[in-house]
Amino acid sequence: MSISPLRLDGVVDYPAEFAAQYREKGYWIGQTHSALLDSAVSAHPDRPAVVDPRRTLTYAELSERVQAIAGAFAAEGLGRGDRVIVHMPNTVEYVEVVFALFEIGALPVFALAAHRSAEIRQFCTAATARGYVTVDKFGLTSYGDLATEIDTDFPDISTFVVPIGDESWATGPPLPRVERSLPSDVAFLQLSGGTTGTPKLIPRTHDDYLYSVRESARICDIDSSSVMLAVLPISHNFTMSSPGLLGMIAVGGCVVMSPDPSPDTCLRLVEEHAVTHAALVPPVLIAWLNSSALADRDISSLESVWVGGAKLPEEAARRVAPELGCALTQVFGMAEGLVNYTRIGDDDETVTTTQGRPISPDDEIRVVDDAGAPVADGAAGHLQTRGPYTIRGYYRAPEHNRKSFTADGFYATGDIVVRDPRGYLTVVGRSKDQINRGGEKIAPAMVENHLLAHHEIHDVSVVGIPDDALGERICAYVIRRDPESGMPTVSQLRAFLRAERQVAAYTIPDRFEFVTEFPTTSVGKIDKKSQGR
Ligand code: OOB
Repeated sequence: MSISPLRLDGVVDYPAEFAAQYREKGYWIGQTHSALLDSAVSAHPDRPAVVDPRRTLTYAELSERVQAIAGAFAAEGLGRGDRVIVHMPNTVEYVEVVFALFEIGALPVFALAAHRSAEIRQFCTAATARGYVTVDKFGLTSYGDLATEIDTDFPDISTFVVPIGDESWATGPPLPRVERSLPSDVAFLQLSGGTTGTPKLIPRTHDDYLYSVRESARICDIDSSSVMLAVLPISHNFTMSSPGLLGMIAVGGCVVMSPDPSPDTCLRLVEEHAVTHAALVPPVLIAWLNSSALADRDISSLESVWVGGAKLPEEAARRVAPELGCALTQVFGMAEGLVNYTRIGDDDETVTTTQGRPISPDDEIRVVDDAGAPVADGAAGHLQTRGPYTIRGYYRAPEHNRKSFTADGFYATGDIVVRDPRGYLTVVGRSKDQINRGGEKIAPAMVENHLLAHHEIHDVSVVGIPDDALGERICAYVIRRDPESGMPTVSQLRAFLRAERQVAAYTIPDRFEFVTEFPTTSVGKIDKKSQGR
């Protein structure tokens, strides 16, 4: 029996004429994520697919687990179109769960393991989730308590606490194989880095996402002998798809999950598993370059590192080949779509100083001035883009979409770039109100809202301040309700955010400055630019 396309309120579809064109040109080939895994299973059943410190699964074993877990989800009533928050660290179980959700036609919502109650509750609401999947415990972090909280406060959500390294939680009969999603359906909701007080969710279809995945795999020249170390959070778009976990599955390669990004752990895993590729943010790359572990480890298997998420300083880029003995690919991407890569064979200057060029010949790029008029190549301007794997709108966010998308459907990225005559882009700044803390994106408005909930705070302004190691750090300028009182203190504010507001640690300001007023611009708005210096 065939199924009809999934109708989800609040999704902005690609216009029919564009969709037709993307199919005609062979970009959208009509494949779902489940079909992607199936083809790897048929082609490479006995090759290792995913490895963590506890378990190794071949493609055939992964597929078997996916079916059993899909059965467990279906038995709880989850199915086609249901949104399910996936809140899991880098583990084999993550891959099993995500593909089991694809199998039943449910939509994973990709939370980061670092998120806490505040963020998870927001996603539950924004996505009207029907499920929440997390792990019992990972390292020093216990996740299970949050599941209890969600159970109590969201009666419509079924919660699952996966015991890491133990398969007994889902051992029922496999689900019969029938089609439960179509390639044109929204496959999942990814998180936006965000610029607003509420999170924005990004609906990506199987067709559009897998086009970017296959092309990323081709551009990065990976194959079934490739081994990727997943260093950054696996659910981030970069580790997931550029070319990432999904790119590795597309070619039958292997993903080794790193439990943490420290050079000691990572370089040991590179040696142990003969890792060929790793996706890194600049601060992690720099930590590897500066690590004493480098001298003790044989990392000669490394073919290249993919570096992106934040601007890579040229000095660090130039150290990669001589000090790691591998190639560098710069990756400038965004969960909303567009991904740029430097290419294998590009000259050193291009690889070390630009952030690459788009994946697709049909990625339309506009670089415009403040008034929206195109600027010449070589001049800085706002990057806007439209194409076969860039969304046309955020999920259920019509008002925000009017600001983030032009009338003709280009996404206004909020990045300031320079394009050269060959089409390579260099990121030179940002116009969006967002902090990029070593690749982790923080919406100042979100942090401000949490701090404003403190009864001793009169007003607050959160900005990014330059930092050598991370590119930027978070600084909160705080006006106390009673400036004479000396309250609240910095440690009280940190404790308030962590324990009472329960926000992710990476969003807690690195610095607090107590002031009695904010600098203002000529029109009376807070002058965040002058605060950020
Ligand atoms: C990746 O995705 P997001 O959604 O976390 O963040 C996107 C933003 C971009 O708009 C840009 O502001 C910044 O992150 N960014 C870079 C960059 N890569 C991303 N800024 C300068 N240089 C770079 N190489 O960060 C992402 C998604 C897929 C692949 C790679 C990164």
